[in-house]
Amino acid sequence: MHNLGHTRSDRQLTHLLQTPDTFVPMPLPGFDSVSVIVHAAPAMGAAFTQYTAEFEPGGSLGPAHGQRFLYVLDGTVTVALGSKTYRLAPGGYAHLPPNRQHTVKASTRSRVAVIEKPATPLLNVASAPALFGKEDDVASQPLGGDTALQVKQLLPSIPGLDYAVNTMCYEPGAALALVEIHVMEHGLLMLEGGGIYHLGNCWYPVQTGDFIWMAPYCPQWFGALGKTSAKYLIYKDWNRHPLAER
Ligand code: UGY
Ligand code: MN
Repeated sequence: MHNLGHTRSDRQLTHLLQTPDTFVPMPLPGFDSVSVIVHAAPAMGAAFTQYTAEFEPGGSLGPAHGQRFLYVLDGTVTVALGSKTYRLAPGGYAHLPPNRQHTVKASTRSRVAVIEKPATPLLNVASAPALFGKEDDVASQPLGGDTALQVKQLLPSIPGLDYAVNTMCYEPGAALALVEIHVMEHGLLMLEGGGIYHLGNCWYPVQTGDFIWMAPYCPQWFGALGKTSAKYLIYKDWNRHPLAER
């Protein structure tokens, strides 16, 4: 069924809303039995890349460009790193440092959110080691004291890491307390529910499966609508001086 040329997707200078009806998968060199939907990339102004990797059973990722973050959406993947193998089920995640050889392989049909970013190292600060976790094991914090809006910080805020990935869970009717405008950029994947996203001068209905890129300084606000919670996975560059060389 086509929609007579209609889509909720929209691309502006300061943001992108990419809805699943506009996703076009592509192969990447070195990736085996995995198709990739690229969401954010330098080609549209982002300083990072975010894609959804759709694995056939037995499929594996190719090499990363820079450090790599994985968050399992569906299925199961194993990450082999040195002599160890880690199994990641839905909600499982990993940070893999730059130039750290690894393999990521799916045992079943799986979907994984992948973020890759060239690292901005700090002089005399060791870069973070590989990190593995499960979202369920992370304690949530109310944002600005609002218990209806819970944030889970998946990665530690340490000098050796130059990015953050969080989940944010809004009870129905919960909303950001302010229109944020900040230097950090965002990659956002809607994991559950939906609501209204205010980006720049535009207002968008958004729902599970949508991707949003927000450029630095893009005005942003979200309010959750519906009878179930809304939840998203959100990336931002983090903990680096704005004049730090990338
Ligand atoms: O971390 C953030 O900047 C987050 N509060 N932004 C957002 O949800 N759009
Ligand atoms: Mn923000």
